[in-house]
Amino acid sequence: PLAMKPQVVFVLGGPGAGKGTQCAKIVENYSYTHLSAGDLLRAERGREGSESGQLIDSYIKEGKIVPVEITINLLRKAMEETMKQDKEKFRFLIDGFPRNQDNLQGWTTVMDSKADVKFVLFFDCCNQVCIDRCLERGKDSGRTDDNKESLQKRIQTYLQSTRPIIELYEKQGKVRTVDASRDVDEVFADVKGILDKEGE
Ligand code: UP5
Ligand code: MG
Repeated sequence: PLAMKPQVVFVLGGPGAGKGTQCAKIVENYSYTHLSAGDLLRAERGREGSESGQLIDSYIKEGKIVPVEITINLLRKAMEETMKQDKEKFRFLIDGFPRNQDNLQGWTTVMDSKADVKFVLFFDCCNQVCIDRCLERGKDSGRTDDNKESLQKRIQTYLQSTRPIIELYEKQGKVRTVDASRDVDEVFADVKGILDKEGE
Protein backbone atom coordinates (compact mmCIF):
# COMPACT_ATOMS: atom_id res chain seq x y z
CA PRO A 1 0.00 0.00 0.00
CA LEU A 2 0.96 3.62 -0.47
CA ALA A 3 2.69 5.26 2.48
CA MET A 4 0.32 7.36 4.57
CA LYS A 5 0.67 11.11 4.49
CA PRO A 6 2.02 12.28 7.86
CA GLN A 7 -0.70 13.52 10.20
CA VAL A 8 0.53 16.27 12.47
CA VAL A 9 -0.63 17.79 15.75
CA PHE A 10 1.23 20.95 16.71
CA VAL A 11 1.73 21.17 20.47
CA LEU A 12 2.09 24.72 21.74
CA GLY A 13 2.15 26.56 25.06
CA GLY A 14 4.50 28.69 27.13
CA PRO A 15 7.90 27.58 28.42
CA GLY A 16 7.27 24.94 31.07
CA ALA A 17 3.56 24.63 30.28
CA GLY A 18 4.07 20.86 30.19
CA LYS A 19 4.26 20.15 26.47
CA GLY A 20 7.00 17.54 26.78
CA THR A 21 5.44 15.91 29.85
CA GLN A 22 2.05 15.55 28.19
CA CYS A 23 3.51 14.39 24.87
CA ALA A 24 5.32 11.59 26.70
CA LYS A 25 1.99 10.49 28.20
CA ILE A 26 0.25 10.67 24.84
CA VAL A 27 2.91 8.43 23.28
CA GLU A 28 2.27 5.82 26.00
CA ASN A 29 -1.42 5.73 25.19
CA TYR A 30 -1.80 6.55 21.51
CA SER A 31 0.08 5.80 18.31
CA TYR A 32 1.93 9.08 17.99
CA THR A 33 5.60 9.86 17.57
CA HIS A 34 6.80 12.80 19.65
CA LEU A 35 9.16 15.28 18.03
CA SER A 36 10.21 18.22 20.20
CA ALA A 37 11.69 21.01 18.09
CA GLY A 38 13.64 22.20 21.14
CA ASP A 39 15.07 18.72 21.77
CA LEU A 40 16.07 18.41 18.10
CA LEU A 41 17.78 21.81 18.25
CA ARG A 42 19.62 20.91 21.47
CA ALA A 43 20.80 17.65 19.89
CA GLU A 44 21.98 19.51 16.79
CA ARG A 45 23.78 22.03 19.01
CA GLY A 46 25.70 19.15 20.58
CA ARG A 47 26.43 17.27 17.38
CA GLU A 48 30.07 17.09 16.38
CA GLY A 49 30.66 18.98 13.15
CA SER A 50 27.36 20.86 13.31
CA GLU A 51 27.51 24.14 11.42
CA SER A 52 24.70 25.70 13.43
CA GLY A 53 25.78 24.65 16.93
CA GLN A 54 26.96 28.05 18.08
CA LEU A 55 24.03 29.90 16.59
CA ILE A 56 21.55 27.53 18.24
CA ASP A 57 23.36 27.86 21.55
CA SER A 58 23.14 31.65 21.59
CA TYR A 59 19.52 31.74 20.40
CA ILE A 60 18.39 29.31 23.10
CA LYS A 61 20.12 31.22 25.89
CA GLU A 62 18.53 34.43 24.64
CA GLY A 63 15.12 32.79 24.33
CA LYS A 64 15.07 33.76 20.66
CA ILE A 65 13.62 31.65 17.88
CA VAL A 66 16.16 29.96 15.64
CA PRO A 67 15.83 30.67 11.88
CA VAL A 68 13.35 28.21 10.44
CA GLU A 69 15.70 26.78 7.81
CA ILE A 70 17.52 24.99 10.61
CA THR A 71 14.47 23.80 12.52
CA ILE A 72 12.43 22.66 9.53
CA ASN A 73 15.27 20.52 8.24
CA LEU A 74 15.61 18.80 11.61
CA LEU A 75 11.87 18.19 11.77
CA ARG A 76 11.62 16.97 8.18
CA LYS A 77 14.54 14.58 8.62
CA ALA A 78 13.13 13.21 11.88
CA MET A 79 9.74 12.62 10.26
CA GLU A 80 11.25 10.94 7.22
CA GLU A 81 13.50 8.80 9.37
CA THR A 82 10.59 7.67 11.54
CA MET A 83 8.43 6.71 8.58
CA LYS A 84 11.28 4.97 6.83
CA GLN A 85 11.74 2.71 9.84
CA ASP A 86 8.06 2.00 10.30
CA LYS A 87 5.33 2.83 7.78
CA GLU A 88 2.72 2.64 10.52
CA LYS A 89 4.27 5.63 12.24
CA PHE A 90 2.70 8.50 10.38
CA ARG A 91 1.14 10.36 13.32
CA PHE A 92 3.32 13.07 14.84
CA LEU A 93 3.18 15.40 17.80
CA ILE A 94 5.33 18.35 16.85
CA ASP A 95 6.12 20.00 20.16
CA GLY A 96 7.17 23.65 20.44
CA PHE A 97 6.71 24.56 16.79
CA PRO A 98 5.65 26.76 14.97
CA ARG A 99 6.59 29.59 17.35
CA ASN A 100 6.51 32.63 15.04
CA GLN A 101 5.67 33.84 11.54
CA ASP A 102 9.05 32.75 10.19
CA ASN A 103 8.41 29.20 11.49
CA LEU A 104 4.93 29.13 9.99
CA GLN A 105 6.23 30.41 6.66
CA GLY A 106 8.94 27.74 6.62
CA TRP A 107 6.46 25.00 7.42
CA THR A 108 4.11 26.16 4.69
CA THR A 109 6.88 26.29 2.11
CA VAL A 110 8.51 22.97 2.92
CA MET A 111 5.82 20.78 4.49
CA ASP A 112 2.36 21.96 3.42
CA SER A 113 2.17 19.51 0.54
CA LYS A 114 3.89 16.74 2.50
CA ALA A 115 1.86 16.62 5.73
CA ASP A 116 -1.59 17.40 7.12
CA VAL A 117 -1.91 19.55 10.23
CA LYS A 118 -4.91 18.12 12.05
CA PHE A 119 -5.12 20.59 14.94
CA VAL A 120 -3.15 22.51 17.55
CA LEU A 121 -3.03 21.21 21.09
CA PHE A 122 -2.60 24.31 23.24
CA PHE A 123 -1.40 24.02 26.83
CA ASP A 124 -2.65 27.19 28.41
CA CYS A 125 -0.73 28.09 31.55
CA CYS A 126 -0.17 31.42 33.29
CA ASN A 127 3.29 32.95 33.06
CA GLN A 128 4.10 32.67 36.75
CA VAL A 129 3.36 28.94 36.88
CA CYS A 130 5.46 28.48 33.73
CA ILE A 131 8.37 30.37 35.28
CA ASP A 132 8.15 28.53 38.61
CA ARG A 133 8.15 25.13 36.90
CA CYS A 134 11.19 25.97 34.78
CA LEU A 135 13.10 27.43 37.73
CA GLU A 136 12.36 24.31 39.75
CA ARG A 137 13.50 22.12 36.87
CA GLY A 138 16.55 24.37 36.44
CA LYS A 139 17.98 23.08 39.72
CA ASP A 140 19.11 19.94 37.88
CA SER A 141 18.03 20.14 34.23
CA GLY A 142 21.34 21.45 32.96
CA ARG A 143 19.34 23.54 30.49
CA THR A 144 21.10 26.80 29.76
CA ASP A 145 17.77 28.63 29.58
CA ASP A 146 16.20 27.54 32.89
CA ASN A 147 17.37 30.66 34.74
CA LYS A 148 15.61 33.90 35.62
CA GLU A 149 17.20 36.00 32.88
CA SER A 150 16.54 33.54 30.05
CA LEU A 151 13.04 32.85 31.33
CA GLN A 152 12.04 36.51 31.15
CA LYS A 153 13.13 36.47 27.52
CA ARG A 154 11.40 33.16 26.76
CA ILE A 155 8.14 34.48 28.17
CA GLN A 156 8.51 37.71 26.17
CA THR A 157 9.14 35.76 22.96
CA TYR A 158 6.18 33.51 23.71
CA LEU A 159 3.82 36.45 24.26
CA GLN A 160 5.07 38.51 21.32
CA SER A 161 5.66 35.82 18.70
CA THR A 162 3.96 32.55 19.58
CA ARG A 163 0.60 33.71 20.93
CA PRO A 164 -0.23 35.37 17.59
CA ILE A 165 0.38 32.05 15.83
CA ILE A 166 -1.99 30.29 18.22
CA GLU A 167 -4.57 33.04 17.59
CA LEU A 168 -4.20 32.53 13.85
CA TYR A 169 -5.01 28.84 14.19
CA GLU A 170 -7.79 29.74 16.61
CA LYS A 171 -9.47 31.75 13.84
CA GLN A 172 -9.36 28.63 11.68
CA GLY A 173 -11.08 26.64 14.42
CA LYS A 174 -8.03 24.45 14.81
CA VAL A 175 -7.06 25.02 18.45
CA ARG A 176 -7.89 22.58 21.26
CA THR A 177 -7.12 24.31 24.55
CA VAL A 178 -6.28 22.59 27.81
CA ASP A 179 -5.89 24.33 31.17
CA ALA A 180 -2.31 23.27 31.85
CA SER A 181 -1.88 24.89 35.27
CA ARG A 182 -3.41 21.87 37.04
CA ASP A 183 -1.58 18.70 38.01
CA VAL A 184 -0.22 16.35 35.36
CA ASP A 185 -3.00 13.76 35.56
CA GLU A 186 -5.82 16.30 35.48
CA VAL A 187 -4.27 17.88 32.40
CA PHE A 188 -3.85 14.50 30.75
CA ALA A 189 -7.48 13.57 31.40
CA ASP A 190 -8.49 16.55 29.25
CA VAL A 191 -5.90 15.66 26.63
CA LYS A 192 -7.37 12.17 26.39
CA GLY A 193 -10.82 13.61 25.95
CA ILE A 194 -9.59 15.69 23.03
CA LEU A 195 -7.65 12.90 21.33
CA ASP A 196 -10.49 10.40 21.71
CA LYS A 197 -12.91 12.88 20.20
CA GLU A 198 -10.57 13.65 17.30
CA GLY A 199 -10.65 9.98 16.40
CA GLU A 200 -7.61 7.99 17.49
N1 UP5 B 1 5.63 19.92 34.94
C1 UP5 B 1 5.08 19.62 33.75
N2 UP5 B 1 3.73 19.56 33.85
C2 UP5 B 1 3.44 19.84 35.14
C3 UP5 B 1 2.21 19.94 35.87
N3 UP5 B 1 1.01 19.75 35.28
N4 UP5 B 1 2.27 20.29 37.16
C4 UP5 B 1 3.47 20.51 37.77
N5 UP5 B 1 4.67 20.41 37.15
C5 UP5 B 1 4.65 20.09 35.84
O1 UP5 B 1 7.66 20.67 31.96
C6 UP5 B 1 8.44 21.66 32.55
C7 UP5 B 1 8.66 21.34 34.01
O2 UP5 B 1 7.42 21.39 34.70
C8 UP5 B 1 9.20 19.93 34.25
O3 UP5 B 1 10.05 19.95 35.35
C9 UP5 B 1 7.94 19.11 34.52
O4 UP5 B 1 8.21 18.00 35.32
C10 UP5 B 1 7.06 20.11 35.22
P1 UP5 B 1 7.83 20.26 30.42
O5 UP5 B 1 6.91 19.13 30.16
O6 UP5 B 1 9.25 20.08 30.11
O7 UP5 B 1 7.26 21.58 29.73
P2 UP5 B 1 7.51 22.15 28.29
O8 UP5 B 1 6.29 22.91 27.93
O9 UP5 B 1 7.96 21.08 27.38
O10 UP5 B 1 8.70 23.15 28.65
P3 UP5 B 1 9.98 23.55 27.81
O11 UP5 B 1 10.89 24.21 28.77
O12 UP5 B 1 10.47 22.42 27.02
O13 UP5 B 1 9.31 24.62 26.86
P4 UP5 B 1 9.94 25.63 25.88
O14 UP5 B 1 8.88 25.83 24.90
O15 UP5 B 1 10.45 26.83 26.54
O16 UP5 B 1 11.24 24.86 25.38
P5 UP5 B 1 11.61 24.19 23.99
O17 UP5 B 1 12.53 23.10 24.28
O18 UP5 B 1 10.41 23.94 23.20
O19 UP5 B 1 12.42 25.38 23.31
C11 UP5 B 1 13.59 25.88 23.91
C12 UP5 B 1 14.20 26.93 23.04
O20 UP5 B 1 14.58 26.36 21.80
C13 UP5 B 1 13.29 28.11 22.68
O21 UP5 B 1 13.25 29.08 23.68
C14 UP5 B 1 13.98 28.62 21.41
O22 UP5 B 1 15.12 29.36 21.73
C15 UP5 B 1 14.42 27.31 20.75
N6 UP5 B 1 13.44 26.81 19.77
C16 UP5 B 1 13.42 27.41 18.51
O23 UP5 B 1 14.19 28.35 18.24
N7 UP5 B 1 12.56 26.94 17.57
C17 UP5 B 1 11.69 25.91 17.81
O24 UP5 B 1 10.94 25.54 16.90
C18 UP5 B 1 11.70 25.31 19.08
C19 UP5 B 1 12.58 25.78 20.04
MG1 MG C 1 9.67 20.82 26.13
